[in-house]
Amino acid sequence: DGFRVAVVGATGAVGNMMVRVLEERNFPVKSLKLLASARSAGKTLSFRGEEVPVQELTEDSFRDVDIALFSAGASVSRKFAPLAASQGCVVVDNSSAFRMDPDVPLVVPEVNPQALRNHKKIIANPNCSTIQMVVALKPLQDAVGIKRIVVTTFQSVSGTGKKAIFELEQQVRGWVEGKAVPPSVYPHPIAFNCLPHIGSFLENGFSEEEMKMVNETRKIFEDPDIQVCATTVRVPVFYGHSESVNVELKGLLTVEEVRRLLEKAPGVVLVDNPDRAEYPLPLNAEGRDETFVGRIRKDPSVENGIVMWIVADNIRKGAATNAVQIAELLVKEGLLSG
Ligand code: 2RA
Repeated sequence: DGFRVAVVGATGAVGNMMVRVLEERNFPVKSLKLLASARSAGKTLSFRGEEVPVQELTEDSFRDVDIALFSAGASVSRKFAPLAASQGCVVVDNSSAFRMDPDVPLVVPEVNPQALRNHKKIIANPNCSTIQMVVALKPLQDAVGIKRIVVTTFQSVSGTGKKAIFELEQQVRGWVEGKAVPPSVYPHPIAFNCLPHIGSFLENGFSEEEMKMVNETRKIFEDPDIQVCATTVRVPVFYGHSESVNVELKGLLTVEEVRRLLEKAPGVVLVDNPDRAEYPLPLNAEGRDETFVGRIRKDPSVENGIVMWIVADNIRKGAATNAVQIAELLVKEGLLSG
């Protein structure tokens, strides 16, 4: 039989991928409801060989839904997720709306599955750049504990959405044709550029995206003492976020010990043969659900320092697949009533 599933924001880059991943992973779907704004209503998405119509999201959309995956922005989640929960629907929300709410578990199944247990019907999917980092750092946190993380990200434009993917393409074409294409999604051209600006800037000089990595990491590891400093950068890549992560451990782990731990870590693939030019690449991570780690080396500038390069598909493991994996865990743990 299965579950009555809804995807909110079904026509967006992540929502679209949620539908694909539900099918790919054969999630037990009894019925699928696709919800989006009035503008998108009427479109169709294919699911298991059928064309499913996109319906307009309304306050009554969740009466016949057991679990809803949201990826339509924080304002839509703030308005409709509590409504869905009040109608008995469990919500896995990919937006930032509830991630830091103490009553809302913030979950990466390979990292903190236990956090799901006391959910109150709304569960938050972490930010894509946080997910791939905690998947890679989880074995080190468990082995010796983490004191401090310094991370710089190289985030693809798909993280912004479909319009940004189109903008990069148009600007590259414009460059080839010698025609300037003015920026509209970003404040500056993204083609052949790097923008150290993701989200708004806060009083402390960091961006919203940078503070998400600080706050979400502490919540997921349930460790408020971890020191995190992030610089998040938008780069002219279509899919896949890359991160240079420098971690100061509470105890000694040799590079070999780190490699052994990562080889065994759930959801991690080690790609670490620099002499053969083998290290994680966004082009290789695109379409995959694993988190790829390489360039592992000791940081001699600090005690117990390890540096690594982490890459993952931000639309899949960074959003859609992680959300479906949370849904699978809810089913497995009997935390979802059909
Ligand atoms: C981004 N992490 O990459 C944010 C939201 N997906 O833009």
